[in-house]
Amino acid sequence: MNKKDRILTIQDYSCLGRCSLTVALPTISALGVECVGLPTAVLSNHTAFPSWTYLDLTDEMLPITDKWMEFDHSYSMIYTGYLSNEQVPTVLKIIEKLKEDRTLIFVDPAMADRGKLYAGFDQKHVEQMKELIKVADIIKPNLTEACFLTDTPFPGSELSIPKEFYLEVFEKLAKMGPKKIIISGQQPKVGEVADYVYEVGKGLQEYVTPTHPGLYHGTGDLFASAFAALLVKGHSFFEAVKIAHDYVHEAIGYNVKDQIDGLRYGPEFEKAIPFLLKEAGSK
Ligand code: PXL
Repeated sequence: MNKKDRILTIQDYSCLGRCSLTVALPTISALGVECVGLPTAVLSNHTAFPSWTYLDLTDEMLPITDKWMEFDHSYSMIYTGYLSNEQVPTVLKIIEKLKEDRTLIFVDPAMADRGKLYAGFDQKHVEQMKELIKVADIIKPNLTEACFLTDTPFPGSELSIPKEFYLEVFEKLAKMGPKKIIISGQQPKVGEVADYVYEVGKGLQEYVTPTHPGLYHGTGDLFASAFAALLVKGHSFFEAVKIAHDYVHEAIGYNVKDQIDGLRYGPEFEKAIPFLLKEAGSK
C-alpha cells in the first residue's frame, strides 16, 4: 500500500448510536488506511433516537482545512457523509481547496430513508446535495435518496423493485456527474439483501445475499466506510462493494445473536472487524 493513502471523511460525530464518524474512523483505520475525520457537528446521539443535543461546527470547518494548507494535506479520497442543512456550500469549498488529481470524491448523501427525509432536512438540502454529487466520482445513495436526487417518485416500498427502475435512476444520476454509483441494502425479496452497482460503460451489476431480520441504523455508514478504504487499498470497485456488504452482514449477525437494538445502537461492527480483515486479505 502506498504510504500516503489517506482518507478525509467529513460527517458528524454522534456520540451514542454507531453511525458517521464513530463507525468511519475505526473501520477505515482497521483496514490500515489513515483516516482524518472532519466533524461537521457533535450530537449526543443520532436522530433516530426520540431526541438529541446538537452542536453545529460549520464555522470551524473552513478554518480547520485552512490550517492544513500549511502542512501535508494530500488525500487519496474525500468521503462525505451526513451533512447538516446549509453545510454543502462549505464542503464544496473544502473539496476545491484539497482535491488533487489523485483525490477521489465519494459522496454518501445520507439524508433520507424509507421514502422520507431524516429529521431536520428539507427540500433545500436536497437541492444542495444535487450540487455536491455533480463533483463526485462515486456516490452511494439508498433508494430513497436516489429518488430525491433525481426527482423520481419513491416507489412506495423497497421490495421487489424491477431492475429497469434501478437502471432508469442510475442513468439519471450518472448524467448529473458521478460515473460510479452504488444503491446498497435493497430487498429484492423477503430474506434477501442486494447491492445494485452501476458503472458508466459497464452498466448494472448486482450482489445478492440472504439477510438478517430487523431494522438497523448506521449500516449505510458502515458499508460506505469499508468500501472507501477497500477501494483506496486497491480492491476493484465491485470487489470493494462485495466485501463491504459481507462486513455489514457479519456485524448485524452479532446484533441478532446478542439481541442488541440495531435501530438505536447500530451494527455491532467491532466484533466483525477480524472478518473484514480476513476478507480484505493482504492488499
Ligand atoms: O447514519 C446516518 C446518520 C448520521 N448522522 C446522524 C443521523 C443519521 C441518520 O439518521 O441522524 C446524526
